[in-house]
Amino acid sequence: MSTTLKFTVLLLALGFCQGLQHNYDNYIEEEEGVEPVSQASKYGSLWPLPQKVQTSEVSLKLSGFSFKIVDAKGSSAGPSCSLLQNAYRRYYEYVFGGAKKQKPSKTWRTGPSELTELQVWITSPDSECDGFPSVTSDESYELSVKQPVAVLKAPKVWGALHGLETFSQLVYEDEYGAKSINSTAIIDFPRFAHRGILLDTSRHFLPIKVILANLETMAMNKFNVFHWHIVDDPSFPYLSRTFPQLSQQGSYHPYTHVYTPADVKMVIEFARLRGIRVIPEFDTPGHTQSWGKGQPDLLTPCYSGAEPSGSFGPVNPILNTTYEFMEQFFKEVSSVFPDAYVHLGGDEVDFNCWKSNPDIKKFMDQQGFGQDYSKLESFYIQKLLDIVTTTKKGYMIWQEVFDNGVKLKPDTVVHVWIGGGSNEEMGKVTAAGYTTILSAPWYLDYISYGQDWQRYYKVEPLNFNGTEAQKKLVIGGEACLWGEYVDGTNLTPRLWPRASAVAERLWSAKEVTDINDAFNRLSVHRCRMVERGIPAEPLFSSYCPREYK
Ligand code: CP6
Repeated sequence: MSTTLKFTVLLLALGFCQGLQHNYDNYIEEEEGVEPVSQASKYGSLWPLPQKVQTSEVSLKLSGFSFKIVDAKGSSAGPSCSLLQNAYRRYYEYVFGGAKKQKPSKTWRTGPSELTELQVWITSPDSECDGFPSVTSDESYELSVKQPVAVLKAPKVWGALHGLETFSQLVYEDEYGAKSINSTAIIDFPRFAHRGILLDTSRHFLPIKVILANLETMAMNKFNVFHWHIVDDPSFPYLSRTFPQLSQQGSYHPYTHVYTPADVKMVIEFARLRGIRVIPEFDTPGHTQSWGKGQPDLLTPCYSGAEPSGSFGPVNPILNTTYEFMEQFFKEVSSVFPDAYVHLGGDEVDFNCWKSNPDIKKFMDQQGFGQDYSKLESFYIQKLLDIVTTTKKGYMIWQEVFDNGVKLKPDTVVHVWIGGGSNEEMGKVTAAGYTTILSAPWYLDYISYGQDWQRYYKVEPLNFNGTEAQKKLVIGGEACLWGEYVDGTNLTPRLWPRASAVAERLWSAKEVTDINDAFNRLSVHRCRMVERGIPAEPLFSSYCPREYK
C-alpha cells in the first residue's frame, strides 16, 4: 500500500471531511483506469461515440498518394461548395499529416485491400453550403467504409463535416506506420441540438489565434455553438462601429486588445466552415462596468448618503437615453452576428447601487414597485427584450431572469447555471414551458486535483422530475470557461480534454456511460488532439505516440 493511500485511508477511518473522501474515490478510479494509451477500446478511438457503429476486422490501406476525398456523383454540393472543399483539404491533412503524398514506385498498383476514395454525397437538394448552421440544422450522416470506396452520406453539409471528422478518427497506423482503416458502417446524429462552449474575452483578452484554435478543437469534438461572452465588467474589447468609444475607453488597450469588425467576421466564418454557430453575449444590466467608460450616463450613479459616491452600478433603467442607446447598439449587434439568437445575460444584478440612488427610489414609488428591486430589473429586461425582438432575433438569458418572473417570449431560451449537480431548476424552467440549456454542472473554470472530467461525464441532463414534453424542451448544454484565471497561455489545455467529456454527453446516446471505455477512448482522442497541434492536457499517467512539440 502506498503512503498516499495509507494516509487517505487513515483520514477516512477518522471520519474526515467530504473533500478528502472525494480524493480517495478518485485515487481508486485512476488506478483501475491505467491503460496504455495505444490500447484501443472496442470502438477504437471514436469520440464522441457515434449512435450506431458496426466494425469489422477487415482492414484496408490508405495511401497518401492515391487516396482522395471527392464529391459523390449525385451530390447537391459540387466543386463550388468551398465549405466542403475546405474541409476535404483539412481532413486529408489530418489523416496523412506531415507524411505528404509520397510518389509510389513504378510497379505500384492499387492493391486488393486498399481504400482509394471517400465519396461525400449531400442528399438533400439544398446542401446549405452557403448558409449558417442553426439550432434546427440537420447534423446527421451515414458513413460506409468498404472496399474499394467509402461513402459519406448526409442530407446537409453540417452532417458531412461531422462525418469527415469521424472518418479521420477511424484511420490508424499499423505497426509499419502505414495508414489503415477497418471496414465500418456508422449511422450518426446528435442527441442534443445545442452543444456549446462559453469563452470569456473580457476578464482576459484572448488573441484571435487562440479563439480559432479552440473552434478547430470544438469541431474535433462535434461542438456546434461558440457562446462568446465578449464583454463584461473588466473590459469591453468589442469594437462597435456605432459606438467606437465603448472599446476606445473600455478595452484594456484600444488597438491591441480589441476585436475589430474584420476580426469578428473572421471568427464567424471560421466557425461556419466547421458547422459552429457564434452566439454573442452582451450581458446587461449587471456586469457592465466597462460600458460606463465610453458611454456617459449609461450606468446608475451610486450614492453615499445624499451625495454621489463616484462609483457606478448596473445600467440605469429609469432614463429614456438608456433605451435609445440599447436600440442602436443591438441593431448593430443583430447585423454583425448572423445567428438567430443573441444572449442577453441578465445574471447577478446587484441591487445595492439602485437602492442608494434617490432618483431610482422616486421612480420605484411612481411605478408602485415598493421595495422590490427585482421588479425594476424586470422593467428593464422587459424593455430590452422588446427592443431585441424588433431586430428579429431570438434571445437567450441566464436563469435569474426567469427566476425573477420577467415575462418572456415563449421561444426564449433559459440558460441554467446555478445549482451544480442538482437539476431542480431544469424542472421548474421546463414546467413553465421554456426551452432550456444546461451549464450548472459544467463550470470548467473550477479546477481540482484528479480526473474531474469523470464528474462532467457522469451528468445526465434529463435527470429531473418532469414529463416527456418537459424533457423535449432541453435542447442541450454548454461547458463554461470563465476568464478570471485564464488567458491565451493556459486556456487550451484547461479546456481540453475536460470539455470533451461534455461533448460526448451531449452528442452520444444516453446509454453511453461506461467510464472505463470512455477513459480508453478519451486517452486516444486526447493524443489525437495533441498530434493535431492542440496542447490538450493528459488524463493521467500515460504517453502519446507523438508528444506535443
Ligand atoms: N461572469 C458573468 C461570471 C459568472 C457569471 N456571469 C460566474 C458566476 C459564478 C461562477 C462562475 C462564473 N464570472 N457575467 C454567472 C453566469 Cl462560480
